Amino acid sequence: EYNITRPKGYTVSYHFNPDMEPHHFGLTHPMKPFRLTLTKSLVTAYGMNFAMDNYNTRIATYQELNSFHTSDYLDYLHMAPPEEMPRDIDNPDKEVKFNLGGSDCPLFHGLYDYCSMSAGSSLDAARKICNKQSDIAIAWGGGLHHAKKSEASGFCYINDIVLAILQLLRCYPRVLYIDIDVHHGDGVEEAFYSTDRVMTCSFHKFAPDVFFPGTGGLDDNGPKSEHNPGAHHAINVPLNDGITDEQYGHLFQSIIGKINEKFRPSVIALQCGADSLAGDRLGRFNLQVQGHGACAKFCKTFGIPMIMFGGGGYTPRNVARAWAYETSVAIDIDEKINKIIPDHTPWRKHFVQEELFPSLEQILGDPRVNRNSQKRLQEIIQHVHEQLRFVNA
Ligand code: ZLM
Ligand code: CA
Ligand code: ZN
Repeated sequence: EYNITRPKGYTVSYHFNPDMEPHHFGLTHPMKPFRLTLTKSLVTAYGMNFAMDNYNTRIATYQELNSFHTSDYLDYLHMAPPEEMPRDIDNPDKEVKFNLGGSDCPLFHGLYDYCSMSAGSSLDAARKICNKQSDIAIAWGGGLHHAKKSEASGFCYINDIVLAILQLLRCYPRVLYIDIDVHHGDGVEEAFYSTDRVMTCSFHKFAPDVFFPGTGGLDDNGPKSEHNPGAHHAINVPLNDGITDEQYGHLFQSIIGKINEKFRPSVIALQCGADSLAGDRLGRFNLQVQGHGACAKFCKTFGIPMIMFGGGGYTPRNVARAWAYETSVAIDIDEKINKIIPDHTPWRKHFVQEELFPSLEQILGDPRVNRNSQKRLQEIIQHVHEQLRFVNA
């Protein structure tokens, strides 16, 4: 028995489009749009919807997508026949050029609608922040950070984050983009590489073994020319397998804390990719829901407006857990929720067979070996602090 009330002094909005769920990348493709519905169910099961403004979001228009993406790319995305249909013999090289089709970015039925819905959610979230009608706007259907202006990449076709940040730049002087997906946020970094109004900071798995997309080394800090305003405005935090909550939390607070001090962002765009959680099908880290959520909690302490996007996350039940927990952080009931969850497993008593209802430990699997030395993490912090010496907002 508990009451969920609206947070005092600020507004949280939740932007969701139920029509994203029926879209399919293919049965065995790791990206599962139903994780968004799973998240929403968990959020409403805990009554969190009563503490927020809930919006069923609209579809982004062609013109809106065109504010970042090129017309030739959008036109092809719009008309490309699904995989199972005969290929268009008049456009044999377009799919190669735009990286459409194939296993990472398949052409599935309703693809253009799915992309416009994801972008629509993120744009709605950005507009609510611009209008001051929301202080924390949540768009779990967005966060597709790899898409380029004329190219699909890594399960991403339309870069809803870039579109949302372009919207924020109309009303705020400086935007801080933070990316805790296990992959490098290359598309967003590239889009704002030459401006000092957006600082991007991605934490991701990087080398020594190959890991997608392969960019985002410690020395990638923006254009090398000091005459380019974007110099020193790209921050990258390359990590190795098995990083823990404790290490990640320390890195995050010392890096983001320093960025906040030097860059003085007016608004934060936080990509909350859940593939950085332990037990993710594609990820390599050992973060727990609490450690992942601690990043959102820390950002919230700056007291500036924030958009929270989704992103990766390939073990749907863990994605739903993380994003529901992060929703509870946004509305300030995370401590309450933590007390409720342990008591909310009544079915466990009734089912003796563990295989039917695995324990959390079984779900998460064995932790990965931690290959991040304290020494290396200290070097990373040192390097970032040196970069930030050049930044004065
Ligand atoms: N092969 N099926 C993260 C985007 C990661 C590129 C190596 C494809 C997969 C993966 C697709 C069913 C975000 C690469 C991989 C096999 C070339 C990636 C389809 C399994 C499957 O079983 C699969 C037939 C598929 C794709 C694994 N792809 C794992 N990793 C990466 C892209 C996106 O989380 O950051 C944001 C949403 N692609 O490594 C290959 C080089 C394609
Ligand atoms: Ca990242
Ligand atoms: Zn990812």
